[in-house]
Amino acid sequence: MAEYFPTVKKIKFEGPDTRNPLSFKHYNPKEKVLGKPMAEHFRFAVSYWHTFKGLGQDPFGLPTMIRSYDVADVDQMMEKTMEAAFEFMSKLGVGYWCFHDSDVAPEGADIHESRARLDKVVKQAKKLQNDTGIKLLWGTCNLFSHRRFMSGAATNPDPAIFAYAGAKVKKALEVTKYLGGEGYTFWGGREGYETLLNTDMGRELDHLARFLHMAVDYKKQIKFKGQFYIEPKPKEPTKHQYDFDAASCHAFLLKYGLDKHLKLNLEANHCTLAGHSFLHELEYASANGILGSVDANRGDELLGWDTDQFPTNIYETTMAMYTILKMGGFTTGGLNFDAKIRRQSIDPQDLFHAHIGAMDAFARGLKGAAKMHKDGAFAKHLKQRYAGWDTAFGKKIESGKATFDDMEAYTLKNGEPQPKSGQQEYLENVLNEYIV
Ligand code: XUL
Ligand code: CO
Repeated sequence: MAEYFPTVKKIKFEGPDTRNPLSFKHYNPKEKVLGKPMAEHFRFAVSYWHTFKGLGQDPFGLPTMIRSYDVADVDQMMEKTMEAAFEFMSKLGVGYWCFHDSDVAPEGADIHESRARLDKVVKQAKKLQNDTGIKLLWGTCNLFSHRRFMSGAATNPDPAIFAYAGAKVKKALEVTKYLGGEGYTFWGGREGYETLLNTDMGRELDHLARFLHMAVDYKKQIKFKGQFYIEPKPKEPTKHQYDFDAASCHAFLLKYGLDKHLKLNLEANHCTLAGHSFLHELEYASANGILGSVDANRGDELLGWDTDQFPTNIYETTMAMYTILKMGGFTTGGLNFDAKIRRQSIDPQDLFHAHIGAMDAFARGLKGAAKMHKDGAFAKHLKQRYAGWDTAFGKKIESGKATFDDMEAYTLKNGEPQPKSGQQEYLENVLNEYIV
């Protein structure tokens, strides 16, 4: 088998004092944190689309990256790219990968050719999974690149396109099951609108729910045990996407009786595009029991689009891991690097620097978060701040036994309550001491 990343050997943990840029300084997969190996806390995954298929193209420019596996013959290109992917992931030492059907098998002249290509390449992927022990975190279906999906897939005004999307997702589910995928993600890139002048919003939402119910039914039919996720994003490519943010996805799932079947796959850059912080979205999903998995990346403070950069901000990784620890950790989900190297980072080795940096940033975040968790630094403070709710009076309200008459009687008896400081600056200083 050809070697596609000859300048890189297996990446090892060398500790914080090493000067070797092709080593981990903080991520030590077997090291236990709060009794669990780091690798299990994160369940890191590599995104096939950005890492192996993203070649630096942007809306203004052609690809900038030249890769030895990106050859002209489609069959050979598929095979070589898959080989390169498993070489990369083995050298990096990640346990998981994620892909869309058309990342691994570009659409052919018709649906038959597309499916034949997919069948062939997933056979190869299965063998490489067995050889390396690398597993599939989740599979997904591209319902946004081809022109047929320009007006949506499950929300398309034409039922023939809804049906095409259904056939494509059916196949993607079968392939995900075949590869032992631990999950399956729905991201509605074109499920939204450009103008309300040509859009029946209510009907489109009903259709989207119908589509997801069909997927749930098919999952049962084929006994696919993986977790379903829905990935919120407010806009881009459409002006307005229906899966806007965690709260709007949650409302949608509740309205259509899908809440038992889908959790959220939250992507950091999508959260900021929605006008929230990544942490807000994590906390919302976690508080509502629907935080399933994470697409780990970051945006740029000055750019209002989905730049999909690798995560390097230790404050953010610390707080993210704190929420994930509070939730009890991932079960089926993990941290998938839905991130791409910059257009000018054209060396194959840049892919390693990007992933190593992100994995180390999360390892530092985990160490800080675990210490915060162990010390109960914020938990103690929260307990105190909400202590009134643990009194007999607070409990009576929380349990639904109190009325406005009780509120009036309490207030008339006790008079003006004494406000207490929120102590934000003090807490920010406490947090700073935990940044590793
Ligand atoms: C697009 C995006 C997708 C999903 C999977 O912004 O995040 O790659 O993660 O379709
Ligand atoms: Co994503």
